[in-house]
Amino acid sequence: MKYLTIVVFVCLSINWNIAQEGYEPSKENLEAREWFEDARFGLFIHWGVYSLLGDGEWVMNNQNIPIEAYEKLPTFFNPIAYDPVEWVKMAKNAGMKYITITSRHHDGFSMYDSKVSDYTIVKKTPYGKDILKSLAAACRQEGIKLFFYYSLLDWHDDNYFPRGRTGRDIPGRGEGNWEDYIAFMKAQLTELLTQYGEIGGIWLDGHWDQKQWDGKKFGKLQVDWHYDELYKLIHDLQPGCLIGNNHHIAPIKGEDFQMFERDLPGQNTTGWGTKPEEIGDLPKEVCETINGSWGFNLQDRKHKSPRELIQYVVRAAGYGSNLLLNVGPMPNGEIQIEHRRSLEQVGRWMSENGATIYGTSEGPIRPDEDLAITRKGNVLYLHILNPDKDVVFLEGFDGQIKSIVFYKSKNKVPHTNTEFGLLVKVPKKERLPIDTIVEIVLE
Ligand code: FHN
Repeated sequence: MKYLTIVVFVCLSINWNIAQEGYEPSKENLEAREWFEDARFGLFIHWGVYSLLGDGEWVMNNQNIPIEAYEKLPTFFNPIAYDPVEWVKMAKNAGMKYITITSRHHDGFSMYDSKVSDYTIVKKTPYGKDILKSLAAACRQEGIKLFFYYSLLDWHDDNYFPRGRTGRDIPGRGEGNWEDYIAFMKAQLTELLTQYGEIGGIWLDGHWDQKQWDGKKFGKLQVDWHYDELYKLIHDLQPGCLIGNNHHIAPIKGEDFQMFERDLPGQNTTGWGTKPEEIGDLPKEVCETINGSWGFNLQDRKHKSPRELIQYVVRAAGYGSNLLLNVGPMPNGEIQIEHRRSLEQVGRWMSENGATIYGTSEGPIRPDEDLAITRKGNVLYLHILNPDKDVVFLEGFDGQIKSIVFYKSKNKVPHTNTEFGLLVKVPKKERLPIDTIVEIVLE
């Protein structure tokens, strides 16, 4: 009997991925998911006091900055050039439909007016204002949805204990109580969902910090994240609020979309990507940086070209996924000129070709280096991403074609239906450097 009790206890105690069991999304939530899937393109913003050091959002961990020293950063964080309306307009002109911003990252600093923390932009910086409040107002004004990124892991709060795999060598960290930390997160999530109007979603991150690591692979979780309670709380406060968790595993009950970091769904170039068998049928979102960093990094010159960015949007859409493209604003609140310029160009392309992206679903053939296909009802959009291709073969394609034209010129596309698939010819004069779109209307 005693043995049985121990076994049952062990099973229960390690079953910590179990979340909002019995969760059935509300009508509002299902509508929000539909909206989300149609939106296809959003802006990710990583902004915090770390931007002052110009070395990314992990600088506290990477340089092992003592708590006491890091706490000096807020005292000179004064983003006088922060103009939320300008940010939102920039996103909107780029063709983005929503913004996801860091409300609190791993450094534990709340970028909003949190009453349950002393470590906030309002209480600790000369700026003294809640940046989320003005951003929420700007989003409302411009018809853009607002999502909040919220870090589960915290390098500053003593109650984030046991410590995770990261931030272990940051001097000055104390030991506290895990259940108090969970209560704190609940209080902050309540604030985030009651102080800023309707929120599109909560984007959780840091789950993996509490997984055991043997130097090669992740093991079990060492804590209970209480997802059952966190997810229920979020859905009770705002049933339409979508929950995503960047845990890099299959979706957990209670989540409303699945995210893929720096990899298209099913790919695993990063090493932490979700395995193909872990892809569920929730709406999908891929996140990627506009250069090489999430938070502002002064030395990062790996700016992606507008062509790369547009092709990433297209490929993501070909996988039936949104792209959440990140910028890391500078400490003064401005977004780098290189990034603003690229986004303008992406926006021009989206305004001409957005109909082949928004409101589409994944095409019948998986995207690759050269092409991607999106679908809207009986229309397929074949995106040819390699301008050197004079012929494209869609293996296995057996749809009955009603019409087939180049999207831009509306000229007819020379093609042949073979017993193995569809052969499409792409004359030089029709080829475009970024994306030659062929519109195929099926019977
Ligand atoms: O550690 C974070 C990182 O700083 C950034 O926020 C990204 C965004 O997807 N997520 C984590 C790494 O998985």
